[in-house]
Amino acid sequence: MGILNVTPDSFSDGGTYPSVQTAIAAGHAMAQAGADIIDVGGESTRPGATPTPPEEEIRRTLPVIRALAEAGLRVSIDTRNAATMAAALDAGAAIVNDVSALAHDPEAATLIAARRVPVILMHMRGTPATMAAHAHYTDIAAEVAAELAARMAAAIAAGIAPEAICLDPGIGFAKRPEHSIELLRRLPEIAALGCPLLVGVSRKGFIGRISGVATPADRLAGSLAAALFALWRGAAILRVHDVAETAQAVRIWQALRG
Ligand code: HH2
Repeated sequence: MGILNVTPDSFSDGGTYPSVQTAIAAGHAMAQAGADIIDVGGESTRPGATPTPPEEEIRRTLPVIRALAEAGLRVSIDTRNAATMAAALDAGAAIVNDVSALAHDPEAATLIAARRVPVILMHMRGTPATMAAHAHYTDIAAEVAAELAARMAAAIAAGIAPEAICLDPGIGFAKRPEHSIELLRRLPEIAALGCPLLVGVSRKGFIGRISGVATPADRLAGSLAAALFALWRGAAILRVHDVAETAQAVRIWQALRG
């Protein structure tokens, strides 16, 4: 999954695309480089970010989603808002990626059930603005698994098919670096919930903390190491900024694994 943030303020690639055309071109380049899914987002969820209204999110993302979907690419919409989900699905998006695991917007679960599309439920506590204060765990893997199981149950109760659900441990969301590391080690405990796992480690803060590399865009080597570790621990989908480099690393890893 290639990350395409059409935001002014994302932690790594905010403001990268000065126009709709450059964002569309970047989506095509990611697909050519090996991305099976292009994840389009119009709101930064970096720690401390302030919310973006759905109308603005729709304005930023819709032309990009429509163009990529019309060209035959598989697009996911990275949003917490049901209005944005509905507009994106109408424009051709095929997957919903919700960092709040459908907890933010009470309309979201019924919308996804009605549209019968796959959904990614990511673990977080609080909101991007408040999550740092919620990073307290006594047994991170058990607590994240239990909280994701509750979100899964809520989704299924709203009519979403179990086989339409993908789970995500939410690396860096309400997690300190040591939490992210332990959660990646114990990914099989999240996989035991029975859904495919998506993992997003690309350029994240724990890589900067360990490596001492302050600039997110300079964290490619650490991101590749973490991505391959996540695959080894059971990730099915990697959400990444650097698609060509990750695809090459994954191909070699798969060949060696046999
Ligand atoms: N991470 C980010 C955003 N969305 N979605 C899922 N499912 N998993 C993740 O780990 C995840 C996500 C944060 O990264 P990014 O999109 O690069 O930055 P920002 O939120 O600042 O736009």
